[in-house]
Amino acid sequence: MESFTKGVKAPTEQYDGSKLRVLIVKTRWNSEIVDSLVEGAINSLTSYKVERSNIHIEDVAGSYELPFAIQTILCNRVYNKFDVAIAIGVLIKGDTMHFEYIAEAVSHGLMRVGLDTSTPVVFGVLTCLSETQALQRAGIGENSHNHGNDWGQCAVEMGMKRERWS
Ligand code: DLZ
Repeated sequence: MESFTKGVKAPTEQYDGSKLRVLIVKTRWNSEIVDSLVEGAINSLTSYKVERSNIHIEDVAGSYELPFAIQTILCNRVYNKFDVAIAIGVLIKGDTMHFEYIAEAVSHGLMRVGLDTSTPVVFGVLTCLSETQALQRAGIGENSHNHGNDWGQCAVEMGMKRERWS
């Protein structure tokens, strides 16, 4: 193969997300980058006709808090039922082992929340080796790509498929 397109191919179906209710939980750590990712996710969700009023956003301090927050909100009777959740955070490797411990705990935690609640949880946590990598993946600067767009698309697909498969 001479070349290939890196990344996710667009879904083959035309999804109408107008009935979907989406929970986004984002971190305040690395907030400038996180907010750009959230904006990318919202733009993508609304391009699939998800109503802005059906996108509920909460925030937590750091990525480590994401699994607990999402599980608690999804299981809370006060909140209306969500079809899908997106966890958005940015981990940037530093000089200590924090990055490794948090990245592993969060990825396992989010997977467990999705399986335990039968609600798809989109893994919108960047695990970057540098700030430059994080900026490039959040659509900030030249030759960048906002991964939030992909997460919004993934959320619509999984929310719709969950309904179909249940
Ligand atoms: C402590 C910490 C560190 C060092 N780095 C990050 C990071 O790059 N991104 C992030 O989202 N959170 C970080 N945190 C905070 C932890 O996720 C968590 O909020 C605290 O350890 C409190 O539980």
